Amino acid sequence: MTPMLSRRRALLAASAFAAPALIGFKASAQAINLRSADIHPDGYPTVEGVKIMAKLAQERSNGRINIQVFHSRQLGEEKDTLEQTRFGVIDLNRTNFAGLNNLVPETVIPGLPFLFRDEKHMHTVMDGAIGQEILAGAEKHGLVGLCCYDSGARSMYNRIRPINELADMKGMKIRVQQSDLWLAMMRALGANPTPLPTGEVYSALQTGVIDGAENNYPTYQSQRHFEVSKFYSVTEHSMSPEILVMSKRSYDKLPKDMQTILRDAARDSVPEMRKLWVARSEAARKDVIASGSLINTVDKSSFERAMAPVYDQFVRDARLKAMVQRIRETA
Ligand code: BDP
Repeated sequence: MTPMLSRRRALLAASAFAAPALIGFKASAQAINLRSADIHPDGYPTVEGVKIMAKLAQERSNGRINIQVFHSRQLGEEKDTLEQTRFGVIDLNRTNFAGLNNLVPETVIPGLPFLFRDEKHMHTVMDGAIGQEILAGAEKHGLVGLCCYDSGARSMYNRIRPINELADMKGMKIRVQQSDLWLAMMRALGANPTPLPTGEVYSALQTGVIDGAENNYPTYQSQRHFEVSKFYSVTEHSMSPEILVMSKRSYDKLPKDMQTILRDAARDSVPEMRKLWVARSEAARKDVIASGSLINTVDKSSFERAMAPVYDQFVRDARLKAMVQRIRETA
């Protein structure tokens, strides 16, 4: 490459990240400015998790890496921001695994109904080799999987009546995330699923377009869904975790050492995020009870049986089947 060409390339690469004033500096000293998306409000454990990662990355890069976290849907709903992340318009994105289900086959695995026995089992799996394989699956689709964050267990809530048994699900209009797996899961329960972005759920509940939705306590509380759907029934049907991805386009532009710093910072933010998650879950549960939500337990076995056929539908190839088997065998 001629010196002229390589210089032009360096400038082009730099311009994606640097403030205009910095263009022209030696590439190695260039500031790396990255934008990160999240639909949750400031203070939510996923938002704070990425902020912790940002702080670690900034320290370890001697101030070169600068991640700005755009919370509260400032950059849009998950489906749209994920598209933009694939194309390098947004650099980082924290979403639920569900957002990637239709694109990356591996990502359906952690959302499968009643797969994880409890949080500890989920952590062991997602922190280990299987978690790495699932994260790596995103790379073919323009996304580098950096880490998984907690999302607890998801349960049903609605504005009409408590769900005590499977029969109570019949015909209920339940909002689901925009994923075929999630549509199938609700259909398996006899419900009528409606895919909607998170930001539209509140008004859909309020106007009666839907009867209910399903989520963990922190989302039920922070999206204020408890105000318009007070029956929360503890079905804990899925533990679909959160994923932090980076645009492969943005990632590939960075020098190796900066890539490593980002990967390590993401991984090292996980324990802190988990502590915040535990505290937030308990606080949210107490808060919704104090606000008048009625919480009931459910016999989960009939839910588990009804949802079992979803495995045959979404875990078809041998590799994914083996993965489910390995997860079940994980102590
Ligand atoms: C929350 C996830 C968020 C999803 C949301 C949803 O943290 O990423 O968008 O559920 O169901 O638990 O839309």
